[in-house]
Amino acid sequence: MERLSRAIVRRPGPDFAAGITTAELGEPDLARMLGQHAAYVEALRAAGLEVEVLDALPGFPDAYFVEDVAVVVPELAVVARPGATSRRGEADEIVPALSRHRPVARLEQPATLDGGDVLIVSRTVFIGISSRTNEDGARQLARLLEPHGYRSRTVPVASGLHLKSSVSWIGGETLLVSSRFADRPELRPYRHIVVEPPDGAACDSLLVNGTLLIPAGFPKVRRQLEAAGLPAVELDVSEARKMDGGLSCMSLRL
Ligand code: CIR
Repeated sequence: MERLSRAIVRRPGPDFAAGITTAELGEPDLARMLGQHAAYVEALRAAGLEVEVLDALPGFPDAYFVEDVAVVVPELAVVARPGATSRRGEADEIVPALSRHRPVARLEQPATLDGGDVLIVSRTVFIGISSRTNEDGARQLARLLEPHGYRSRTVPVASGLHLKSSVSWIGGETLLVSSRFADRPELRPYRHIVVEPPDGAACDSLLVNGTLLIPAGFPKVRRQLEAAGLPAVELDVSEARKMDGGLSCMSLRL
């Protein structure tokens, strides 16, 4: 994969706790959220990225999960059509930031797709079919990426919010995979590091220019990674996790 040079993030707003969530991890705290978000931005900078921090988007409490509103490859950015109606308006708001760096294409009705369902491994694009992403979304995205040499495959997401809630690419031919996805035939060609319950949330990890970021609180997974020769840096994302989010969802990497 090409070296990444830039990330786009959005500051969480004072209404962030009004976002959609199914997690039962307690009451989210704004001050802690903002502190963790700032540390996240610093970690991206430490990994060599220039980070553009967009302002919070009033009325869109989930908008800091910017990964869901676009899919970015070196050749273009595809603005998504989020599956949750409360999030749909976030898509227009990301266009100015993306169009400074990429030609922009857009998914159209009846497509729905959240970027959290799109896992890119080299030139292969896995698209999770989930409660947020439908077959039209997968088809339209595949059609836009295909001329640039990407082949797409769909993967059913029977548990968890998004595909990348359960599967991350962590370098080379290796995936960090929740045991619930370990048998998926689409993912079989890759080496798996399998995460067993109750550590599934650790699968939402993020590789940035050789730095592997993992959520704090999963010492067993950290040891598994170390044993596989993949040392990881932990980041506390407890407040995003309370909102069903994690490390990859809070940035678009370019
Ligand atoms: C949502 O339900 O849409 C947000 N509360 C969480 C989105 C997390 N995004 C991601 O995993 N890519």
